[in-house]
Amino acid sequence: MCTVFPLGRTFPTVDPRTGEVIARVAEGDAEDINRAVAAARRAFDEGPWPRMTAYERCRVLLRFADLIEQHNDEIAALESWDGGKPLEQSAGAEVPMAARCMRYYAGWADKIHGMVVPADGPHHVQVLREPIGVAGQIIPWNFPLLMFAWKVGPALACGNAVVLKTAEQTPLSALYVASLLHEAGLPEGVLNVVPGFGPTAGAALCSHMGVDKLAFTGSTGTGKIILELAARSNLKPVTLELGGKSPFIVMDDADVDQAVELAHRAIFFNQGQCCCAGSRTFVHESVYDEFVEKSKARAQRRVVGDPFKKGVEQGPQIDGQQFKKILGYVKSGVDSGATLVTGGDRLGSRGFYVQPTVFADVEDEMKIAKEEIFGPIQSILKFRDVGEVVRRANATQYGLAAGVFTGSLDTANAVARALRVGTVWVNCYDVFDAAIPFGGYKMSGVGREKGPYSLGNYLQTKAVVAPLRDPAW
Ligand code: TXE
Repeated sequence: MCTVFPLGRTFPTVDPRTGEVIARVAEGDAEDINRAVAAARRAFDEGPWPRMTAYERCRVLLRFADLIEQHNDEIAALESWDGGKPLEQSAGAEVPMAARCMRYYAGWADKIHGMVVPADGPHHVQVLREPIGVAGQIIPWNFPLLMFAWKVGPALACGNAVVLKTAEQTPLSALYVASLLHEAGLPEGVLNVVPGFGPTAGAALCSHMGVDKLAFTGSTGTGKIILELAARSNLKPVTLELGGKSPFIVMDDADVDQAVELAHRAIFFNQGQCCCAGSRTFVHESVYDEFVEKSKARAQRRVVGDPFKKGVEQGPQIDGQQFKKILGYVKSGVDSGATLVTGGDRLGSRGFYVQPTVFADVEDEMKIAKEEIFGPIQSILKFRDVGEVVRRANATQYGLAAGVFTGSLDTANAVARALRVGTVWVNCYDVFDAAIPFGGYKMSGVGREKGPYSLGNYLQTKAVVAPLRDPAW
């Protein structure tokens, strides 16, 4: 079965619509991490999971994907209740994408294999791909279920055991689906979910000598701490998916109406709480004024409200801390001389709702153009030529994603190659598929997730060399 730790102390998880407590959840600490890692070690070192046929593992993961689909509505409701995202998005996108991701990696389980190498000399050389062991995984609160799938899918497909720490804001969906993995037939101890806080449970997981690999999604600052903890303990390899300040570039030959709509979605999707949010909207000077006017109108039309109501596009921010951080950035934008075109305040007096906000006349050196706001705040910058916008788009510590909007294939191809980012969306944005690699250049991360690229994170490579004797006949 999947072990859900621990017993004893609890912490509240809060409804971001109201600030009220939904439930109290078991709070894991270092001692619980020790117990979870011990269970995972036993499952990996002695249990059936890494030893069963790859096809059997594939079937468990396929059953899990089916169960996610069968429970789509309950999981979506938990995700929206705990995280504040519109139910239509949880039910129509996040949960189905998690099921799709599990199916994708189920398909890989029996297609992972080594090779025979034609080395010099009389040797038979095999290269084996083996599971890495116990994977420690730490996920954030902006897409709790999808991040669970991106992490757990490839780790289990490769035959590893997992200890996963959920974000303190959103423990519910992972706990729910862990029970579905149990129902799907995952052997005891293979998946261990520990709800808890970063500096206690999270840090203990990163420092643990019994953990063979770490995967993390979250802020760049915490990513640095995690890398350090891994280095100071047993040098476990680490993959990191961190923050961003992604440019969305609108060329002079773009269809302005389409570009406005896409740029709007690129920044406002998921309440602006996306690592790859298009948070710097660069617009060519020839269409700038029209673009700003239309972006203002679109932001004012955005439907903000209770995520459980039909037609709502934007729910509350995740918690009071993020809410304050976002409003602090709004003040910083105004103070530094950007033009507040619309929004800029909280919405209502209850919960963590923020007005869809648009800034124009944003300059590169302003804080709102440099730092990750993680909220519904669009910053529109003006540019004059392609070389200039590429230089400015790249002039950031981040390199996660970018959007290019143009009618010219030549421009799209040239700009896509020049941008130092892990994903370039051309005339589209936020297109995710389990088969497409995702990850960052520079301080947006280390390594890639999704597609076959994730598998390498969870495998060891072993060379087996034996003499090749002359045949006796
Ligand atoms: O992130 P943290 P927070 C960005 C975004 C946001 C900011 C802060 O800009 O405003 O980060 O959010 C665990 N050892 N992103 O504070 O701290 C923590 O418990 C081990 C971008 O929520 O990075 C949670 O499970 N683990 C991002 C996870 O790290 C630790 C998504 C993320 O929390 C830890 C979320 C420690 N010392 C925020 N400290 C993205 N890339 O999508 C914390 N954690």
